[in-house]
Amino acid sequence: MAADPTRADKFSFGLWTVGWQARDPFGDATRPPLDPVESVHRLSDLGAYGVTFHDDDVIPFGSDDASRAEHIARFRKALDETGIVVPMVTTNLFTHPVFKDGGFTSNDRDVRRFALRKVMRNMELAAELGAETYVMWGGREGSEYDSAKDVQAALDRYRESVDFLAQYSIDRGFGLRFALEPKPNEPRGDILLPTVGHAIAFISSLEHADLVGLNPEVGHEQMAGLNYAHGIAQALWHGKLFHLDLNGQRGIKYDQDLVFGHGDLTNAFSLVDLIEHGAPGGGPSYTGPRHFDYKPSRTEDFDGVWASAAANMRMYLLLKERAQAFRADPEVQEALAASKVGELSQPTLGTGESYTDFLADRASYEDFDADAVAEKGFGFVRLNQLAVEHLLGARG
Ligand code: ASC
Ligand code: MN
Ligand code: MN
Ligand code: MN
Repeated sequence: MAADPTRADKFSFGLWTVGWQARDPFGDATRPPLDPVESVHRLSDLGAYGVTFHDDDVIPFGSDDASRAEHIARFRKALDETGIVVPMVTTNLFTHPVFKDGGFTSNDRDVRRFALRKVMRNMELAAELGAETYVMWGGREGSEYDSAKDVQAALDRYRESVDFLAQYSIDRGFGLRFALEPKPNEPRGDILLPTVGHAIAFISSLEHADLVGLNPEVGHEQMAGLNYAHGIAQALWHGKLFHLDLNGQRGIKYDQDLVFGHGDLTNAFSLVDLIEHGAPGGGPSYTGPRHFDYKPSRTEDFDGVWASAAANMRMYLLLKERAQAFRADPEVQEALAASKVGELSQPTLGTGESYTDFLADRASYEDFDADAVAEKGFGFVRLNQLAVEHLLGARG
């Protein structure tokens, strides 16, 4: 059975996850507020190595300088007492009503300037706490009504903001890298940069594109009907997987933020396999935090909150163990070879092969027997059955 989590596993949690009071559009909170200091201690006891936060998770919105300093001091003390680190920090540009039309892309210029100041203030704290990644989830950057938002102007403002903040980090020596977090909708009807692909295209237009990558969340891609493991693979391929948000989602519906693995379990298996073992052909891999951005369901009391936090880590470790068994199984290796999974890493053209050489190769066209090749199956179903059997613990 999978071992208990240790710091070496690099599990981290947003303070807003366990701290969620479970307010939803139809009902009041079902849990009282949680002191971030308690969360740090409890998560540490459970085996996490890091916590992450929005500015407002640690310092209530509107705190004056003196109380801000007190909140930070209490939080720092908890970090010192536990050895918990802060790998990532982010800004809340969505809860206060002032952000009802967004932060960086609000139609109201004064709101946009306030949003930038709020981020700059928190970036400084992030750097002081040793964070490496600064996440930007633009949950309110979007619209309900097409006539009410000039999308191209909004993208200009988004770019202006990210470029400005990247320059600020460079000039102040914060050493931060920025990670944009796509989401297709909710809380807005449509959110800008809705998927991994949209965000990658946006990043290529930035002045400091090298400092900006992605923080893809499992459920957010799945809300768009997309394959999260594929999205992660493409983000890695672009060198843009700066961070990730693990959780669970069951199909195209509201953002469920379930425990990791409590949604599409087979995709979670493929994801853990990719993160832990890398691509079969040896593409870029991910070494950053295994960060959970989930919400303990509204039905749970505090015992349920801590049980659900532990469940995220346990699901990851169980899937890691299952993926290791999958990789080690000789029958799987044989099935992978039969399915030619490794052959895809072989370049289609020979080294230095010119158009002339290629056109002269009769085997690739004139003598190629398409009908004969088409007769043979790839055996992908057998391979997937082996994967699912390993996932179920039915083999080795
Ligand atoms: C984040 C992030 C999200 C949102 C959401 C807030 O920072 O990654 O997905 O905020 O968790 O509830
Ligand atoms: Mn989510
Ligand atoms: Mn998230
Ligand atoms: Mn979320």
